[in-house]
Amino acid sequence: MTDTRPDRLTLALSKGRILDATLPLLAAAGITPEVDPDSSRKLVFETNHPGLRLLVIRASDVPTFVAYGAADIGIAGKDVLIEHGGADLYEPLDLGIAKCRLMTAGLPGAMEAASHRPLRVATKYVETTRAHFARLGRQVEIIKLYGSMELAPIVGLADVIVDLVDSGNTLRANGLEPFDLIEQISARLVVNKAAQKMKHAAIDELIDLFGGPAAQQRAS
Ligand code: PRT
Ligand code: MG
Repeated sequence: MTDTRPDRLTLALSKGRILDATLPLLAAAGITPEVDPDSSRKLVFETNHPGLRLLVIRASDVPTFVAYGAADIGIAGKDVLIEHGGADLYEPLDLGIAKCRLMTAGLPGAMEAASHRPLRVATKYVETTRAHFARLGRQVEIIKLYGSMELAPIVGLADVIVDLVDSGNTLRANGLEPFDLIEQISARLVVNKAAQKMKHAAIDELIDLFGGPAAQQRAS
């Protein structure tokens, strides 16, 4: 379903935080979806810009859609991109939105309590977590979860979690504390490598729309 016309772009967004933060950027660039993606069940949205349509998909699926060319460009969190690997995508722009930190966290003293055995880590970021602890030379047993990571230390499923932290309120509300920073996270624009060659004029125009001084300000 790839649209090979050089002036037609498909942009993949994820429902939730990234969509909420992206719609104002599109609006500021004069681009509005035909219907409100927040309240619609549609998955494909035409916009008032005849050259641009939007896909609204799951956050962790954005790199896949873009890597295979089902979308020419996408907006995804750096957390999702690191976990995906990202070598098959261009990442030309830090949008400076949906900022947070990827961290280890747990009950106070959890790291010390597990210092003589492999650390049990619950996370949805399995590859990122493996790489992080390999760099530290720390043996880990990784438990893959799909959500509510904060619960794992409380019920003894894991010693620590690797998860996103913004205000820290979710950790605090569950009696957990942040330990180590793994990565600063923000949403990035990613581009399919073939599309960058075949549709470069339209893509560069969109990068310019998103990447003005306001984006540099947000990203700094
Ligand atoms: O639905 P699916 O499981 O695919 O994805 P999702 O529900 O994680 O998507 P969504 O809409 O939450 O958006 C995820 C993207 O937003 C992430 O990939 C990040 O790039 C970005 N982002 C930015 C965040 C946060 N900030 C964030 N704080 N994603 C999640 N959180 C969660 C965090 O996991 C924790 O549960 O918010 C909680 C912590 O917030 P504080 O403020 O209490 O610290
Ligand atoms: Mg969700």
